[in-house]
Amino acid sequence: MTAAFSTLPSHIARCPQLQLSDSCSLYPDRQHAAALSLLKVKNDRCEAVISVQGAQLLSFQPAHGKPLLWLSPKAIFQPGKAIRGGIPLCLPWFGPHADDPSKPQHGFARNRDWTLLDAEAVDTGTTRLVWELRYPDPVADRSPPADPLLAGAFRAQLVMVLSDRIDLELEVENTGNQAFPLSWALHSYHPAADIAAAAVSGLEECEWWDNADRATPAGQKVKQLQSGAVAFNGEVDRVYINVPAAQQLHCGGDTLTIRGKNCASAVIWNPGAALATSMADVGAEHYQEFVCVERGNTAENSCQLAPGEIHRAWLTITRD
Ligand code: TA6
Repeated sequence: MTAAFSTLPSHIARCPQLQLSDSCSLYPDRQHAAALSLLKVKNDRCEAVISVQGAQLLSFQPAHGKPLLWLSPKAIFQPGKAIRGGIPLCLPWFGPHADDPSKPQHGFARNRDWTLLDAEAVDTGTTRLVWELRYPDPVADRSPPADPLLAGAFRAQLVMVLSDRIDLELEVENTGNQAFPLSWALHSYHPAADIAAAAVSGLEECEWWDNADRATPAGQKVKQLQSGAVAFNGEVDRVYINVPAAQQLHCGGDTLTIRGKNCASAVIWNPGAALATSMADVGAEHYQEFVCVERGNTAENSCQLAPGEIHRAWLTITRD
């Protein structure tokens, strides 16, 4: 992280709802390869924690309710490594890179430090934060390798409005002189009291394919039609395209609504016991605690972003 975050820039420090912290202090029970810079937000309607790496919301708790996000008890805080939980942003590609498997899964936006451009106490119960990531980065990408991460240039902006709900606005602008393919997802981890009792509605009749079926190569997967709500009994890793605006995660009497605009895809994920056992930052003991309901634009919903073009999308997460 940027040394810039050893203190907050003065225009941001003036926001009374923010406090600078770090991963070792806030999460002493997690694993740390290094202390990552974190921002704590506290207003009359919520408390939240955001990692500067990835501009990743790690936790969000309404003042009068249970958390909306899940952060793995085994999360690993390591520079350049995605943190397991909250809302990592997968960008500028979702999943494995289409042509080059050596490039990072889910792009690189979640692995890099973002710049906090602005922070504002909108009122006593609402905090607005504006984060920015530029690629290429003037420092990190000063000497680009022969095969850069992306043949193109962009500026991504993520606006967070935190009240008794989470409101996110993503903007990606092509700042270069060539078009590049853009796919992305807000890979939200939500708490589930018991995975076996969890269900996701709002995808009925939508087309999906099964990424848990690793025997069938990506290009050969046959699309299926969703019937009823999505249930979890084993690994679930499904990409849905052309989905309606809202999905609901139901679990043990609790309902979260995830509502997107210009987010035509949804990805529903839980690793199940076997895969979770092989994941150092989840483990067999924690996979039952969360469901990912991800929204974005991937596969057939991804796009080519032309020079100067801006892609915008919105996501709101509420408890009913
Ligand atoms: O969104 C589902 C998924 O793409 C799964 O295939 C699974 O691997 C998950 O994301 C987590 O990916 P990560 O790179 O964060 O380990």
